[in-house]
Parts: sequence; C-alpha cells; structure tokens
Amino acid sequence: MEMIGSCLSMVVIYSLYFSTNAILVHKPPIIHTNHPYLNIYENSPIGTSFVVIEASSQTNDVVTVTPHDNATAARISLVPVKVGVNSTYMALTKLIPDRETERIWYLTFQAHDSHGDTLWTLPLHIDDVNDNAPFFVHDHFHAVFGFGLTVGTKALHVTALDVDEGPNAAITYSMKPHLVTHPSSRYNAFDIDPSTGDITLKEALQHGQSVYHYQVNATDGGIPQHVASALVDISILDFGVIG
Ligand SMILES: [Ca+2]
Ligand SMILES: [Ca+2]
Repeated sequence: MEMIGSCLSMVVIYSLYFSTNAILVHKPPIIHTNHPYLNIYENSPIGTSFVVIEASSQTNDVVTVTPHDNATAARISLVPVKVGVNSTYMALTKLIPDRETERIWYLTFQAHDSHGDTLWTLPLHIDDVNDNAPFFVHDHFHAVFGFGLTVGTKALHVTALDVDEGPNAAITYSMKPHLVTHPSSRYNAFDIDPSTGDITLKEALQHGQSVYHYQVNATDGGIPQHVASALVDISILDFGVIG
C-alpha cells in the first residue's frame, strides 16, 4: 500500500509539473491591430495598402506575421516593415477587388513565435464604384393597341437593371422619338415614368400614324453616369383611316 501511495504521489507531482510548465510556455504573440472590419474600393490597383499589422512577443522571441490560409494568401501579401520582438507588417492587395464578384474578403492573419500562434480575422469590405452600365432586359420592346387607347393608359413597361449598388445602380428612365430612323415620329404621344419605366399615352392619338418609334434610355446615378438604350415601337391599329 505504501508503494502504491508513493507512485500516485509521483504521478500527481509529475502531472502538476507539466501542467504548470505548459501554462507558462503557452504565451503566444499578441496582435495589437484590432479593427472590426476595414473598407477598400473595388478596382483598387494591386499593391494597395489597407492595414498595418503590429504584433509583439510575450517571451522575447522574434514574431513573424503570415497569411493563415490559402484564401488570404491568394488575396494579400504581407511586407515586413520591422521584424523582431515587436514586429510590423504592411498588408497589400494581390488581386484587384471586384464587389460584383465578392463583397467581403475574410482575411486571417497568423502571428507566430516559438511559444505559439495567434490568429486575427479581418473582414475587408469591398466598396462599390460605378463600373457597370445599366442594361435593358430586351433590346427592343413592342406593343400593339387599337386606336381607342385612352389618355393615361399604361401602354408598356420597360425594365433595365444595373449590378452596381446604391446610387450607382439607381436607374432613371427617359424616352425620345427615334427621329434618326423615323423622322415622322410624334414626340409627345407617349411618355415614360422616369422611376418605374411605365410608358403611358400622354395625349389623344391622331389619325395618320400607325407606329410610334422611340429610343428609351436608362441612366444610372453614379459618377460618371452610364447610359443604356433600347428601342420601343408602339403600333396603333387604326381601322378608321383607309390608305
Ligand atoms: Ca460596381
Ligand atoms: Ca452602374
């Protein structure tokens, strides 16, 4: 019994020694940089600096900072400014960010010294720029009505889309007679709602014109603005006029 008790005591002491030692040894570096997130404009050129990372050792070791995973390594490079017990790295882009492809880069950095690793994940938000023009869902819109179409009737609806964000995707519609190819087109017969794209009859139809040709434009609200165009033909079946 005395022998067993002695062995147990040794095991306890041995375990305590290594537990205490492990606690003392596990002192990973500290990353001092602590942004909850950062922003960068899409299309920023490769090599754009967006954060400086500072890390220090708790055990007087040399600290290095590296991308933690392949996704981070593919998007950024870390340039050492100072490497030592207190290290500083500058993070630069390796890709041109495109908000329409990826809205946020989740970047994870790893500070390392001989006593452990510390990770820091930074969401890098990609801010929009107006790099896409609107586009109409069809190149050519066409509708047919009888002559009895009354003023105020909605004749047609056109839709344009824009894959940007906010004002860069806010579309204003406008419409003008397609005078280049159809110089006889009337200007005021139909009108378009600038915000909805609804085309309505604005004034009473007059005998003698069977098709109204228009060019519709969709203009976004970015700087600079981008414009897309489509064609609108509204045919009027006027059986009251012969020839
Ligand atoms: Ca964009
Ligand atoms: Ca746009």
